[in-house]
Amino acid sequence: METHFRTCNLCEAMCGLKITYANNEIIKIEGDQEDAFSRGHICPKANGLKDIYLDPDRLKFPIKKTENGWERISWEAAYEMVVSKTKEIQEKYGRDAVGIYQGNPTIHNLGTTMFAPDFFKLIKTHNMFTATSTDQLPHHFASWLMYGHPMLLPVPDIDHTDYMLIIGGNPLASNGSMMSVPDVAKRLEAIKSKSGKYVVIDPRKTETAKQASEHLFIKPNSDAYFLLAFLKCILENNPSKTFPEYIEKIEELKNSVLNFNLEEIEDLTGISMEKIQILAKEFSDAPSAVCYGRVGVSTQAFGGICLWLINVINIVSGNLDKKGGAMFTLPAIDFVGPAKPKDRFARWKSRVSGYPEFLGELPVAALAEEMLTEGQGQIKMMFTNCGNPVLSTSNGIQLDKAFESLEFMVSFDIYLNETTRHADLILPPATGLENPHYDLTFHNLAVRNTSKYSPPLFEKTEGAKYDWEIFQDLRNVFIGENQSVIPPEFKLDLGLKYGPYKLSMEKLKENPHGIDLGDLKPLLPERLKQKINLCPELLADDLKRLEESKTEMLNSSQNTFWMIGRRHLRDNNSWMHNSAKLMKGKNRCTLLINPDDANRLAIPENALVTVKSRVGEVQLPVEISEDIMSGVVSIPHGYGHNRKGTKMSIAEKYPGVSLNDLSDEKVIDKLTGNSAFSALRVSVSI
Ligand SMILES: Nc1nc2c(c(=O)[nH]1)N[C@H]1C(S)=C(S)[C@@H](COP(=O)(O)OP(=O)(O)OC[C@H]3O[C@@H](n4cnc5c(=O)[nH]c(N)nc54)[C@H](O)[C@@H]3O)O[C@H]1N2
Ligand SMILES: Nc1nc2c(c(=O)[nH]1)N[C@H]1C(S)=C(S)[C@@H](COP(=O)(O)OP(=O)(O)OC[C@H]3O[C@@H](n4cnc5c(=O)[nH]c(N)nc54)[C@H](O)[C@@H]3O)O[C@H]1N2
Ligand code: SF4
Ligand SMILES: [Mo]
Repeated sequence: METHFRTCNLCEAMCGLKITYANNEIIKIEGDQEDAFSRGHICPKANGLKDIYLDPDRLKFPIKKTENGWERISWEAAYEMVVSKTKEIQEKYGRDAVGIYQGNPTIHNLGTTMFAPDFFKLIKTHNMFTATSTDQLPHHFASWLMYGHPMLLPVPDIDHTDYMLIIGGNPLASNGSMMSVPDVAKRLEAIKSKSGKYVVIDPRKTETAKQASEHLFIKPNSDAYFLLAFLKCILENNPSKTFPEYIEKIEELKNSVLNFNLEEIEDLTGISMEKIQILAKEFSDAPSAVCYGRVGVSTQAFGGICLWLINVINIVSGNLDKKGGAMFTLPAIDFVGPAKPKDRFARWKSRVSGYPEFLGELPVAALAEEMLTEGQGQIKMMFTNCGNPVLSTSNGIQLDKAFESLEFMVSFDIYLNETTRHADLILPPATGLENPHYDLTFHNLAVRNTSKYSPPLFEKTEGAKYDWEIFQDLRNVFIGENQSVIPPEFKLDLGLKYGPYKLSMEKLKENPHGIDLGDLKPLLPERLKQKINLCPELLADDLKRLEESKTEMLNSSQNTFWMIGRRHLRDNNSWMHNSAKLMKGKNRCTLLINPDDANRLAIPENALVTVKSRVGEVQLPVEISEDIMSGVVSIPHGYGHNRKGTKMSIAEKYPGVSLNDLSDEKVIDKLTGNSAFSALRVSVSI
């Protein structure tokens, strides 16, 4: 028997795994107690790596759609077809006629993160979309405006904080996000046991909320009002606080925030001003404190404002760049580096709705209409890479139609699923245990500075290709050259050697449990790209829209509900439902509803109900629970495996329904373009 150490790349927590195996067979996957970062923690999904490796449904060679079904073709023929179709369509209709969508595992796969951009940038399209605009785009937006770089994202110093306010995140199910933190339950518990406190603000009493010192229900989509009120209290608690010279625009901030009328705060949010004052006092008085917001606050109609205010709260309470507060990382391979602040917003707009570009991409809410609306610049061909937008982005049914209308579609994916079934060609890379790994992205967002390289455990199947080979091969075919293909380790070594700790591949290979680079340390002002702007105009101007939306928030119809999502520890967005181990247990795809609402509508437990929105309807069983706020219902996203023509034999046995057949592509944060899933209104009937 042999032992292999690696980092799990399935979510952001970067857990160290200890895999015991003999020949090609995995005997055990457990937490690596000696891992420099994760201290032995793992979650049930780690075992899913074995299922993915062995999954007979997983694709290993290129397949092409023909009249007689899918047929295997050679890599060379696949490359030739990709390149000739791209060129043909761009020559005929212009370069924007080819669109690209990249999903979440793009950044969890080293080879794709490193080499996919080299190919995609040759396509020179303005129609670039990613899962970022269903997720964390407002985080980057606020950081870009306030600190001068979209990747300067402060992380909670969870291991040293005395007070943590969690708003719109459920790390006990998600294992943390924009905060890589294995073992989060123990770390949160440790805050309480040193007489600190952690408070959760969420429309659902989540797994995290149940362990918290305190949980408060909040009406979905109202967090911007709550955060404004909270910030007002913090400013009033410390009226004459002074700030270092690298922090600017405090007076402008005070003018904007203190003049915002919050008389109706309790009706707007469900939380009283008195309660907010108490929380803000605790936060101000704590030796160290941090406010952390995640998907629940970034995917709403004022996601941009929410993320701005969260940063401001940490700054004006004196907790930015402070032990136990919100701190910047210094990763061994530094994304931020010497880059200068630059224009990254609204350099072009989407053709149909005029949504602004940010960081080189357009809001994915515009994807379907860009395919379906005729005219110059219409998308006629799509690439999807590591993404399942049919289940993961708003109005999946419209997206099904849009993909079907294309002249050609290519997917880089390991499954024939709800999205890739529309492709003409699927190119599957080796994945998981077959790949080397280094977390280029999540070391930037980790609660501790560490560095670790994982070699591949198993050989890829004979004739299969790595993602880094596929993208470099395609680049060569596209430009008609024959440059030799380099492995990711080569670039990694350079990145490490030029990085702040002067590491190398050699050093990482000598340390299979990773290298500990220490606690997060104060890095300001050197790490900043500009003086901290407490009151960026784009965000302050958006307060007018927030003011105007009060009427709608206060007058929403009694007959409709707010719809929110939820995550379960054993799910991973839409794509790990083909693991038998992870699908065991009771049906997770249910509609959560409060007992008062269920009684009012005479809905009994387990009843099949119909949920409708402007764009669609679904039917699913009900789960009645005090854990969900009255007036709010919840469905987990990532289900809906009942579409025809997929090849995911286990997922198909647990189809559920897709939350995103209800999500409305018109419901977005109008400032940043991010999808506003939590601003969705639905009706429920039996
Ligand atoms: N209503 C609602 N919708 C949401 C969310 C929500 O909270 N509510 N959350 C949003 C968020 S945060 C995100 S990040 C998005 C995710 O959106 P997506 O990234 O589009 O969706 P995933 O389900 O993660 O799909 C991942 C795809 O990558 C493929 N894949 C897995 N591993 C590999 C690999 O190694 N190589 C390749 N080439 N492909 C691979 C899978 O087969 C799958 O097709 O969903 C969003 N959608
Ligand atoms: N097990 C598992 N882990 C995952 C994933 C997964 O699908 N499954 N996905 C991964 C991905 S891609 C991401 S981005 C992260 C996300 O990580 P998290 O953000 O921690 O994930 P969620 O569980 O969606 O937490 C969002 C919380 O916001 C709440 N919420 C919804 N609407 C509102 C609102 O209007 N206001 C407030 N205050 N709260 C609201 C929800 O009830 C929920 O508890 O998780 C990652 N990890
Ligand atoms: S918490 Fe995330 S990184 Fe850790 S084992 Fe689970 S899926 Fe893997
Ligand atoms: Mo995400």
